[in-house]
Amino acid sequence: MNKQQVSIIGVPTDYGQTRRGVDMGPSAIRYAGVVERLEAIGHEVHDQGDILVSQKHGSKEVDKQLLNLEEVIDISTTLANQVHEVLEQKKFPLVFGGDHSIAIGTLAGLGEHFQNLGVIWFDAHADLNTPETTPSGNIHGMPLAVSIGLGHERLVQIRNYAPKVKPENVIIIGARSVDPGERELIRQQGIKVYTMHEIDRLGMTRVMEDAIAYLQERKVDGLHLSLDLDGLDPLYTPGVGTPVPGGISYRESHLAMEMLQESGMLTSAEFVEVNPILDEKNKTADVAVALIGSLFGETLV
Ligand code: 5AB
Ligand code: MN
Ligand code: MN
Ligand code: MN
Repeated sequence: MNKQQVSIIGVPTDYGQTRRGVDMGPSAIRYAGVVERLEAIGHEVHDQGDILVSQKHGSKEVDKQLLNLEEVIDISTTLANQVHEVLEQKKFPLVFGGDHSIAIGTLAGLGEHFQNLGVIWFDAHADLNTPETTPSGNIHGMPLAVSIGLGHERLVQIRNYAPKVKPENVIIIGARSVDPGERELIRQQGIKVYTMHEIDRLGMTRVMEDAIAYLQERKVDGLHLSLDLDGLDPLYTPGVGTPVPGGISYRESHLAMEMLQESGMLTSAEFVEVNPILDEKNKTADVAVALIGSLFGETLV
């Protein structure tokens, strides 16, 4: 097992959606023992703590298609700078949300370091809405669109470049709730998607083998995992704001993490949408930490 220097960044924000409590995600994941788990594998862990997020809600002008836009821009910019810095130090950025809007910042911090970054988006949703197509105005439904260069200009241009990732280098795994506008974008932009249908039909082994082979053929020089805990079935991860039944199982998700570890391609990761208020005894954070164990090379014997 290759020992790594892992830098943890917590992003305690709930500004990307309207269910309070997801800002406690980083605490819940730490409480579930993530640092100890990584150290037990032999990694060197630097917990940088949480970035500062003001908890002042409802003070700014309201754009119904882009709720809490100013707050999301601020947080994304701070996070992007910090992720950028971690890569400069040749460490592995491991980011904890907060809601999935934080991926805007994470990817903005990654993109400049790679010529041809790959992204695996593990999620029940496609997160490809734009201010024109969003049914909710919640920015956590938009981060993948923003990262391929579509959406509000100030989000798209964080750290002054776009796109952060090429659409053809993105693979969505676990999708089962996709809005009409998102479908259109998937087709138009050539984004690769393994829905629950493909996972049922091919099995997770084939799905991950195909996904990894596809990214290797595309010669990606870095790989980011953006893992939304709602990608799993809510049986295993009930503590999420937008649960969708019929999801990825506990074992399938572990297998996916183990295969990513074996690929040796991973250069960063984020775990998002853990909401301890909606959870059952920190079950969802426990699953997040168990998945992190597999992703970082934990073995059973
Ligand atoms: B999540 C929905 N597509 O845009 C929207 O949890 C849900 O980060 C978005 O994947 C879910 O509001 C965002 C209906
Ligand atoms: Mn809050
Ligand atoms: Mn989701
Ligand atoms: Mn998501």
